[in-house]
Amino acid sequence: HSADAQRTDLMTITRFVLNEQSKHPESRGDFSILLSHIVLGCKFVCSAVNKAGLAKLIGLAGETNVQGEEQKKLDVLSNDVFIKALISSGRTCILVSEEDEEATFVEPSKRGKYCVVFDPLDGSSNIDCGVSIGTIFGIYLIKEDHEPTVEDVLQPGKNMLAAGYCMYGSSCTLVLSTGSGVNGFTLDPSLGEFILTHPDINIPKKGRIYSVSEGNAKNWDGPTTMYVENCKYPKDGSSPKSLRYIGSMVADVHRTLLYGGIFLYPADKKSPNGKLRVLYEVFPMSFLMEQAGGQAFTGNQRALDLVPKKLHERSPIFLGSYEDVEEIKALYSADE
Ligand code: AHM
Ligand code: MG
Repeated sequence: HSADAQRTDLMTITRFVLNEQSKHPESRGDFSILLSHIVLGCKFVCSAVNKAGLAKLIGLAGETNVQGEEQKKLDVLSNDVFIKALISSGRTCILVSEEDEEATFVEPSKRGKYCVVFDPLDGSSNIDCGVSIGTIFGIYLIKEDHEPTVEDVLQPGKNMLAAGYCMYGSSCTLVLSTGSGVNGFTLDPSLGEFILTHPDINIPKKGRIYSVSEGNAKNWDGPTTMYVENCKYPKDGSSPKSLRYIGSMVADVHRTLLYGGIFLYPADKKSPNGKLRVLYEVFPMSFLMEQAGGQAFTGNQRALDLVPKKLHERSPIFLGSYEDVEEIKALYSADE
């Protein structure tokens, strides 16, 4: 019955996005084309990550293979694949990657109206031990009345048109929001297609997990210290939260979206702006959290309101279940 229907009526990510687009009669399919190139990049990285141990792709930057060609590290290789796929889509004008100091401006003959900010392989320090890693991306739309400049991407996250991530774990899962909810798709390796497996993801209002690199605790500020203390020794008599920290943002955020709770990468004395990058880590994840009914806060404002001044700017971030983020907001405003 309904299980049969699911098996024979496959909602691929392409079909899903085309369906969404048909609600906008003015749409010319550009977004679906852009997305299909992002999906191609994700499939490539997924296959490379799965073969990494075998193919000795890992940790060999600078070494040469039998053909005498230089082997690239997985994060460099992933970046090259994404940059080329995005340019060849013909739908992009500016690309900002964690791997590249400068933004890439697409030549006029291949230009389109989208700007893509991305981290092609986040958490790459986890590759060598087989822990989940991921790709994170955000998409802005540029006004077509001027030459593209960096200002077009130095926009608050709330101006993003879409955001998502792909997690390379025990399965390959792509989570996407185009501004009307959040949906998750899992790669069926035998079909080579992402199939809708997690429709309309809503984060629980409150969770039982906190996720933070607690080894930095001695350098935290007052509100973060108090918040984490309260996770472990709740003052209201409720049970303590569990700690889960993978150290791979995509995996930590994915768990937070599905199970609820809070993920934090706060400021500390050594890194006054935290670690995570605004454009391609903080914004896309904050966008997804809000779209799933959660919140994202920087320690002094809604994360998506932040206006970045530099491409690789960092910001502290607290994101997750609505009520859990409310608590940390209250601690920071009491501290002002
Ligand atoms: P990267 O972009 O160099 O891979 O670093 C980003 C990663 C995130 O995936 C993760 O949330 C964070 O760094 C973990 O940092 P730490 O090792 O300080 O806990
Ligand atoms: Mg990163």
